Amino acid sequence: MSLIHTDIADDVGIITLCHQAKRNALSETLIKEVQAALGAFKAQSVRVVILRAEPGAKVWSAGHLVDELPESGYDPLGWQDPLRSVIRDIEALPVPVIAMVEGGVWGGACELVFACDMIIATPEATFAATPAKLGVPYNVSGLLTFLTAATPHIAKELLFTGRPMRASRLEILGIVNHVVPADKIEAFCQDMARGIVDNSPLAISVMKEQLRILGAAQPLSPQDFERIQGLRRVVYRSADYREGIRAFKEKRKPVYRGE
Ligand code: YXS
Repeated sequence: MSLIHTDIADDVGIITLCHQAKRNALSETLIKEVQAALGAFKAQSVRVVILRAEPGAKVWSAGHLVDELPESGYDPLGWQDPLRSVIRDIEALPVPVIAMVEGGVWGGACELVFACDMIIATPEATFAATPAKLGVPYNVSGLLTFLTAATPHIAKELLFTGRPMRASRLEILGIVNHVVPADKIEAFCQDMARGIVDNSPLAISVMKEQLRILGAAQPLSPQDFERIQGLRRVVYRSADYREGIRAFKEKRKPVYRGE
């Protein structure tokens, strides 16, 4: 059974996450289906992609499937991690991806939405970045996604508190493009997509890639990179990291000791 639904209409590709049983958790299986859909859309020269959950979803996505996070000792968000891979695919796709958000967005799904080119959300949508709640040392390119979408203060509030932030606040902060009532959001996104479809796909694809390169242009010396990797290794080899994952699986509040 597929965990997503796809559709193409008038040069617009639509991917609907429909694994509500696991709250659209970003499992390797679900992510590979999304990646296959993106590849098919590219092959069929769609001009815009809309990434959404089912109408009325209470949870857009619960984030990384915790069961697929390593228990300890390994980087939970290394280059090969499916979430990292699909975010690179979205950033590299030569057409705009619109995130149409209803419901709660959790953990790495926040980054997935922020990596999209535009975000349209309902007033009820919320965004909760949870690495600190689980003891996960988010990775460098992932943190850059947050820093590209938000100011450092807002990125830190999201990441350090792990508390849900409402779409209306993110709209004021310029992170969410538009907040639109649930009964109007589908038509709104389709209208925005049509506005893009009518423009030059070549100009748009080249501007999207230029903006990606410019946004990622961060001076980072090899020494700084190695220091970052060493710092992250301390975290994902810590007792706190093991405790975060174990507490989630045991459905209890974690007790962190800073070691
Ligand atoms: O018990 P069953 O088998 O029915 O499964 C339950 C949940 O265990 C499962 N589920 C998940 N399984 C693995 N990974 C997840 N992230 C995940 N989220 C949910 O889905 C079934 C229904 O969940 P339930 O009963 O809790 O649904 P609910 O409607 O009462 O609550 C919905 C949520 C989203 C508020 C709740 O499921 C929740 O708090 N989920 C975890 C959200 C979260 O902390 N995500 C971060 C994952 S780690 C990640 O994304 C990055 C590594 S990081 O942390 O660094 O950002």
